[in-house]
Amino acid sequence: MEATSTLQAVSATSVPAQRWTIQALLGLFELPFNDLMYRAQQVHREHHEANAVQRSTLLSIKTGGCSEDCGYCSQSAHHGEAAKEALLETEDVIAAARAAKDKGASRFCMGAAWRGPKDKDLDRVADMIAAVKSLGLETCVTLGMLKDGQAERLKQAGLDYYNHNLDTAPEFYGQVIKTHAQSERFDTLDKVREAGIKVCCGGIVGMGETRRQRASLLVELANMNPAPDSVPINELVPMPGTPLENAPPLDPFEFVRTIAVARIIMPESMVRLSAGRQEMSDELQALCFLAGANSIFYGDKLLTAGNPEADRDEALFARLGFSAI
Ligand code: SAM
Ligand code: DTB
Ligand code: SF4
Repeated sequence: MEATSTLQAVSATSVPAQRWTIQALLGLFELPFNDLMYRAQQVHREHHEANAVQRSTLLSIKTGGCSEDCGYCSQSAHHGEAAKEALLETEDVIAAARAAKDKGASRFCMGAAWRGPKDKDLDRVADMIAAVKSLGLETCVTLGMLKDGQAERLKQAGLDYYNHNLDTAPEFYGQVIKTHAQSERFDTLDKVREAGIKVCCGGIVGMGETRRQRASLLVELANMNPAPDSVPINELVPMPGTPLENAPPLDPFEFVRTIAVARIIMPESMVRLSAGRQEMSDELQALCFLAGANSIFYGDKLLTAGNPEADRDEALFARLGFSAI
């Protein structure tokens, strides 16, 4: 009954006038699977090409040794097993970006294991952004929390997107991360948006959160004004040595439902099927695309974890009749 009344109140094909509530999202989560897929497809087709998927390639430009204690992360100095490395040289980044472009990526995302960048590091990252952009790729970086003026510096360098995730529900955040508060993440997102950089913001599921907490994360994302341009939905990759290495796996259908709800409540956003794809069957990925995911990370590595080989993705796109954006 609850699901029906939610559907009457909220047309799946229109942008809601009201702010989303956890209750409304739970109504969507609880729909019979086919009804949820149908609604997600309706929204998807109204706002996006039905059979086109965008591809971003990731590169870790500064790996390991991070001061933060994020319970999922292999790069935390508190528990992570990823070896600490220095910031890459710009020429190595350019070579990786060129290879990504040759493989068919349209965006190149550079990630750094920092709480936030120092100004001297930012100058070097700015050079990388300018160089990658000059290859004709869209640029994205994820560098942690930004101080005043840093977002403007990145914008000047030609940055298109800044990735900064809320990661989980506000009420669960403190159980996963103790070295910073989620409110600090909102401050950085405001700086990014104000500097005129597109916002890429999502989270991780499968960390032992409840369905209500998954809904709560999605409510926070959808109620941003405006909603993020790009919404990565990561499935936890349980990394050895991290506090979450033994987190119980999420029911795959619950993951698909999470994608579908994200699509319905953020109609115009690109929804990225992000970490965790290597562990997914082609059939499960196809369900995620049906649920409204229209972007992936492309290339055999994420930051430290694996990702499907480009050839496997090419074959999957061919089998599904998808084109690359
Ligand atoms: N240090 C910066 C930060 O935290 O914003 C940028 C890099 S951090 C590794 C980028 C994102 O990767 C995190 O916000 C999180 O969503 C995702 N991530 C990290 N480890 C993960 C894992 N084991 N499984 C899934 N997603 C993960
Ligand atoms: C995002 O939301 N997922 C990417 C990207 N933004 C930076 C990172 C996934 C990391 C997966 C674990 C690893 O490679 O260490
Ligand atoms: Fe550091 Fe980012 Fe990993 Fe947290 S998620 S430990 S901030 S690299």
